[in-house]
Amino acid sequence: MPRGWSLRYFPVTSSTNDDAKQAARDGCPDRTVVFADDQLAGRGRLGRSWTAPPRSSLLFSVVLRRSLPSVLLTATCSVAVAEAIAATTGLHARIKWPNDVMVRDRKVCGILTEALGTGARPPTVVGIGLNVNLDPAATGLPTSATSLSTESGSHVSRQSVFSTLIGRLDAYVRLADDELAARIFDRWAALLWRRAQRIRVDEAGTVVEGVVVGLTPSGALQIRPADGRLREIAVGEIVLG
Ligand code: BT5
Repeated sequence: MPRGWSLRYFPVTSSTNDDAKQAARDGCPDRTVVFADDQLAGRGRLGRSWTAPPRSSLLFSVVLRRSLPSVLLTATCSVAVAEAIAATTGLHARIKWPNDVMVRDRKVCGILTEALGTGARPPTVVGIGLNVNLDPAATGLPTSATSLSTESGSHVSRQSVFSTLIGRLDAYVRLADDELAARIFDRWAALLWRRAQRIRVDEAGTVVEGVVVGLTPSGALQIRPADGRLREIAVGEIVLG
């Protein structure tokens, strides 16, 4: 790990996000990483679950203590994931707003952010599940899932993706708040999945259709529906297909 980082490794655990939240409550330092080879109760967002065969993937959570909005810390991680995928495999990874990482039209990585408490530097736990060497069809994952080995056609070193990814994260979190925010918004916007293409977004049960334009400074998605008026979506989910 780079200087200033620490790693807690478990061959198997229930959820690295739960372990990292406990570590944060117990006062662990900024840049503590909890990594597991297997999770028995991996969590997605909104009560969904995250599954991966043992030792197939990167399953880890990062505790960050910054006075920055959690949306920015999440984006820092999705940008670092997309960049690490490109650097280690040459695949074009894109960020499906708000923060799934996609290769072509399938999800290779999901991120679950949980902010704990308030104060000057409250801990935020960002959990990353990145499919490295797995066959989604043989594993019972949805058809929307993919992995680095599936997309690249060969085995990918988890070690090399992990160290590249932590290296990218380290470079970003070393930046001062303003510079970090500016850099990440630029990279996030540049890496947006389906930029300039038509998408459908589920916004609290209503589906809105439009062309992806970019991001607002607070991280909302800007789309242009057929009526031509720019629309900002703060909370929603892009509908696949
Ligand atoms: C996410 O949720 O995408 C966030 C996933 C975060 C997982 C990491 S692993 C390390 C850390 N510890 C945890 O306990 N969690 C974090 P969401 O957008 O809700 O996606 C969940 C949905 O994706 C599920 O309902 C499945 O349909 C699908 N899914 C489950 N496992 C998958 C996988 N390995 N690859 C792709 N899709 C998957």
